[in-house]
Amino acid sequence: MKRFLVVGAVAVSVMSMAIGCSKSDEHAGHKEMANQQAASTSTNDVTKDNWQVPEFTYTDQDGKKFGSQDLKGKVYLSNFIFTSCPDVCPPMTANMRKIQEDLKAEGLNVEIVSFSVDPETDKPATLKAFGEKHKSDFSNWHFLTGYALSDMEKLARETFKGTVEKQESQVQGGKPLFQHPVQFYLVDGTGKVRKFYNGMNPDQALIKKDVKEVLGSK
Ligand SMILES: [Cu+2]
Repeated sequence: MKRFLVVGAVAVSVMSMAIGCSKSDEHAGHKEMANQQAASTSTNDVTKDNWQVPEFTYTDQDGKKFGSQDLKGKVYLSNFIFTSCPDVCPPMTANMRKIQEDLKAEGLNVEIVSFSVDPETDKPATLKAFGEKHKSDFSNWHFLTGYALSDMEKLARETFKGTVEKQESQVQGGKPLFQHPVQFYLVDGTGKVRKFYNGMNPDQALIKKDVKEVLGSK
């Protein structure tokens, strides 16, 4: 269930390999993924490429409305998850949790936004339980649902140049599997994506450095 997606961005050619959360092959665990590879510069900086997060209003893990208005002027890290993901999302969420702790310890004011790619299964209570399991601090971490799958497909494709897609196979218990990006995206106060990182193996020091830079420049 591995797929390669080659995207030509304006300035750089970013090859991003999104993977499906799937246990179906010979390897039971999550699969290694190459996060990104810029053709000439090997940078994860997409500041010049205008990856703009559109205006949105969705629903958070408490069933409250949450959207781009709440993020105006704020720097945030974003990713895609689904709670029945058998392999990638649990470790990726644990990594995000470590980053949340680290940034908090440094007094850096950063929000975290996790978009569910399975809005049908992931109701607010489901997301809340998932966050609790991973010891997410909900004071600045927002797990979102309350939209159609097609909205996430579009958001992934148009803003983050990645793929969200329902797979043919299912996880145990009959829930659907989804392919989704495994990056952490750093978004600035204007809703523009500045950098991205491999969510399975994020460079915490680099993220901290970049966050300070983006917070400083707004
Ligand atoms: Cu996943």
